[in-house]
Amino acid sequence: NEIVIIDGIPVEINGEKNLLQLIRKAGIKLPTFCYHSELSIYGACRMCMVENEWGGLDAACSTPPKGGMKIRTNTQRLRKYRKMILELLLANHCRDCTTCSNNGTCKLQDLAMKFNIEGVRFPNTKAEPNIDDSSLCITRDQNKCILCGDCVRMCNEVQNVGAIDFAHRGSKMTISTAFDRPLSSSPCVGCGQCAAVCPTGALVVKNDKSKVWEALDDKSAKVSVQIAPAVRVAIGKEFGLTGGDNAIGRIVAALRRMGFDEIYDTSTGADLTVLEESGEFIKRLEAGDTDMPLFTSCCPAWVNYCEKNYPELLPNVSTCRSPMQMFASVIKEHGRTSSRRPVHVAVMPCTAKKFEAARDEFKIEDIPNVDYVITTQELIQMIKESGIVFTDLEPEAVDMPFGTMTGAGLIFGVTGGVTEAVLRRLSSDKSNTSLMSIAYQGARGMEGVKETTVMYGDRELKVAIVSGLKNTSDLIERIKAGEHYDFVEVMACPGGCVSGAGQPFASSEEKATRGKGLYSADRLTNIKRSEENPLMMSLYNGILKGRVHELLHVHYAA
Ligand code: HC1
Ligand code: SF4
Repeated sequence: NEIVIIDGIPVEINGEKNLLQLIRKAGIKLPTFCYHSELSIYGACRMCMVENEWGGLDAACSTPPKGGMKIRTNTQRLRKYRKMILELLLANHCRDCTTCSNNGTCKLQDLAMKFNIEGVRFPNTKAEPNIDDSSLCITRDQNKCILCGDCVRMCNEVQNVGAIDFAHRGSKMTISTAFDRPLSSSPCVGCGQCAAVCPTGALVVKNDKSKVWEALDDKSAKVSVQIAPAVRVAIGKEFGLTGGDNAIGRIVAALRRMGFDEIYDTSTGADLTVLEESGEFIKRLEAGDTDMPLFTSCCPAWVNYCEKNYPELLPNVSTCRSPMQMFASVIKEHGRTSSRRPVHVAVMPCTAKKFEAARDEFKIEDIPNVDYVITTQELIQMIKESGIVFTDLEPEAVDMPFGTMTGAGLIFGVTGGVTEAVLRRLSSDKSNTSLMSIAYQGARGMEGVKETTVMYGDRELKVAIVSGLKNTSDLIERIKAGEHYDFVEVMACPGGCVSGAGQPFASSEEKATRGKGLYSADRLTNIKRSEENPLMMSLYNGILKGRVHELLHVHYAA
């Protein structure tokens, strides 16, 4: 293979698309703001400049490696250049680091520290915050934006939403919604993926922790909580545990110490969804319903995207509430028997769940079934705030009476999981061999588009599984052009909930590891089919009796 000499050391080219990948392979962490392996190359921040053998400067992210190249990554000139870029960025930046919600995770802060920036020689043009907190999901501070464009490319290329873009030119350049409207009046669907790639505090997840602390301190409130599948495989790494390992036991122990009265697992709600959704699917299929394919409805950013872009497809979206909302209906009903005011909190990997929880469809007498949604990131902060040493906790179990769940519910947190859970339910062969072969039917894997065919009786059903909204809209266009599908699973975040924007920052490999973590958690459960969850029977004969439609379903109207 061809070789590039990097800082005097030969490095073999092995399919790397740009010098930056090669340099990183050589173990050198070249700084970047605008390079993101999942997005297109923008080449604007200039932090990754390297010096070629003729003394010229090249941006490593946009230079393809060629055999015989000799480059240096760390010369006096490059160090000066990078410091200058950092100073210019800092001069254009609201620098309230100690009170910024990205304090400790900000790339600008990190690089300013690494490059030992001790002062900025230029006047600060954006010293004050400039906040748009109109969205229920994310908060924007224009004065913390460094114009790397990661959010724009995410929102446009990966999500096909186009809520934000570059506006104006030169020193007046900003990233803005159309006509600078608040984010809440833009096409934004709240997926939060822009915040997930933002290197600074310009786009951050909305913070609802203080409301939860307040409820926990309120003696008249009985506070219950549910934990989504994907949270357990993303939290541990923040506390030095292995990424992808199932930390549900420690999460439960931490929540109990914080004062939550009842702790449940959203996977139980997912079992309800499996039963309702497979029932609805078969009913529509057998009735020859024209509103087919059936689209899943558990992802609130997808529902929002459908409402804003394809309202004509709303009849195809399952009437099933998401697992979070189904479970919240049950938990709130149960809570009404208490003498204390029931308050329900959901810990989610997702920013759009904050929006879902606030929808009028899920309120009773103006009180939401889920009072507050906090993300994995917020839970991590709460654990740190309360001084709990996460790694010292002994794992504990969730509470009864709603404490039984199945592997089918657990795998909802990764793309393809909902489909696999539904297939487990629909399969007439309940043997272990059948269960294992369903795993090989094409629903697993982090690819953004997967297709499979499955037999139901003597019918061959066509199933599509998409994650990422660009993939979703491409599939919808194909369906509109006449391609036939019976069932479509949609998750707005690429890879499903494990990649939710409420999770700590992760590379694609780490997201895949989280997905694998959910499959191994599934392997460890002794009940793997939702219909075998013993709790289901008692719910249908109890709280849900005569109220299935009222408590578990919803009609999203155009
Ligand atoms: Fe998800 Fe779901 S899987 S949507 O990704 O259907 O957020 O984890 O809780 O509701 O169960 C999210 C995850 C989550 C719901 C379930
Ligand atoms: Fe675009 Fe999603 Fe960010 Fe909204 S939350 S601006 S849809 S990337």
